[in-house]
Amino acid sequence: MRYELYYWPTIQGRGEFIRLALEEAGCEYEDVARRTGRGSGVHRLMRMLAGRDAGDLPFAPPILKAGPRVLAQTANILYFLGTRHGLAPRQERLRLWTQQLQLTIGDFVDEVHDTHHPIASGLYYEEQKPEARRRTRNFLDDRLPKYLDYFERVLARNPRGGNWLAGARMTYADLSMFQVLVGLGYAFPTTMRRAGPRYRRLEALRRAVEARPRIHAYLQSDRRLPFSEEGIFRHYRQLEAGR
Ligand SMILES: N[C@@H](CCC(=O)N[C@@H](CS)C(=O)NCC(=O)O)C(=O)O
Repeated sequence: MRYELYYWPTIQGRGEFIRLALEEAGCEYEDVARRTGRGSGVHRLMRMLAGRDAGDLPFAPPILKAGPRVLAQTANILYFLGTRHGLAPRQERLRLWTQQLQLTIGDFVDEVHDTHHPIASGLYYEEQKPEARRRTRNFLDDRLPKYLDYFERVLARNPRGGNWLAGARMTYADLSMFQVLVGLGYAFPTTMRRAGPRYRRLEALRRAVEARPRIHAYLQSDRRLPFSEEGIFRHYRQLEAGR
């Protein structure tokens, strides 16, 4: 099956969680908006879906088209791909646990997004700078360590050991955790450098994912977009200033 991914063409954003899974699984896929130009692929799909009667109308990208099927919500798409392509445990209990972790990663990502957009996604960062500073301070002092401590503990408690969050093999949640760690290193370099020694297991996960041959090749390729101040993980010096 040749998948179609519909996501904004110039940013990693939430689409990157899907790209990483497609790449690791060695799937054939087309990153439609990147081929067709600025966002037009996404708009075209949304228009097409809005005009038909099927009950699968998505609210927002990333959107995955798998034959006649149209899926949205990052965690949902990953569950689908993971189950189909060996990136999710076979045992139901572990599969649900993996999805629970993915949903928590999604909450974490939302909070990262809100550091630069605390008031409204529809406003520019420049229109909410004082609130962004306040929000970021709270995020870095309180929420970031709470999430990282949690995932470090999950790794320590995985009875199957190794570098992975759930079970004995790598899952899509590990790929997403990798993306979050790399993104945080870009957005908040000082904080993450200082926090490093406290999160040895997370660092081992990051390295283990990075070393996967397909992920390694993807990261070197021009399919991997750079981080920027348009995506979820943004580096604004003023937000980390004074730390
Ligand atoms: N919970 C959804 C969030 C989707 C989302 O916020 N998509 C963004 C791009 S990353 C978007 O384009 N949103 C448009 C909107 O919310 O109006 C997911 O994880 O997929």
